[in-house]
Amino acid sequence: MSEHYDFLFKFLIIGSAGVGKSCILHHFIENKFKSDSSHTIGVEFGSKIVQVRGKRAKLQIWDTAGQERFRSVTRSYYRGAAGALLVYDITSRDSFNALTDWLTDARTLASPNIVIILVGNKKDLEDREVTFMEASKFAQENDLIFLEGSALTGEHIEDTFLQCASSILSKIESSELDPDKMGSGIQYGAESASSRGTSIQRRNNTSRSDTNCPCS
Ligand SMILES: Nc1nc2c(ncn2[C@@H]2O[C@H](COP(=O)(O)OP(=O)(O)OP(=O)(O)O)[C@@H](O)[C@H]2O)c(=O)[nH]1
Ligand SMILES: [Mg+2]
Repeated sequence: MSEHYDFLFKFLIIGSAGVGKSCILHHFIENKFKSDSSHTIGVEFGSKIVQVRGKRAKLQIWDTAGQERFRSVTRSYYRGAAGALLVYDITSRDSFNALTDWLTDARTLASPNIVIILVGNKKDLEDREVTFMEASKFAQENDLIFLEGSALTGEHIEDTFLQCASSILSKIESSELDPDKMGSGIQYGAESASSRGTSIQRRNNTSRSDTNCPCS
């Protein structure tokens, strides 16, 4: 697949420790289950180009540690995120109860227009503690897209990223989101930028470090 893309979106994966964030990222990138996953130290990073709504979007994904002791480090990565996967484990009531805190952090520290998708992971397991209905209600009340899936079987893993990217793109198309705005978490790809003239070029020159820096 060529490296050309129309847009670059900064994504976060957040949620309590052990809910399966790293396994979700791994399945999305490698298309297989990460059988030896251990707690993330700080943050991990992955990227992938996807095709959505006729455009190529490069997703630059920051997988954050859920453990409390890394909270101050991970929070510094929130700024300027365009999208987030907010993950809980359907077999852990505690991980569901913690969602409100994660959501507050995301809305406060990332872009105010961040598109958040709620992911109930480990759908393959039988010992469920959180019903689909209650999570669905929580999602509705908090204006979130909602999916249940499994990083083990791969069910709905790609869909979560695609739905989030698609929602961001539709907001760009309807002018609800402005990629030129600082901190939007969105950049144009090189070809899109050159075809849009000098204003985009200028923005790219001033925000080159966005690609690697948590301070974007
Ligand atoms: N059955 C099942 N187990 C899963 C699934 N996803 C992850 N796991 C297991 O859950 C455990 C934690 O997964 P991780 O991806 O490391 O969790 P995390 O959210 O990244 O945890 P932190 O990095 O500490 O925040 C591992 O033992 C995984 O094998 C899933 O969909 N189904
Ligand atoms: Mg992890």
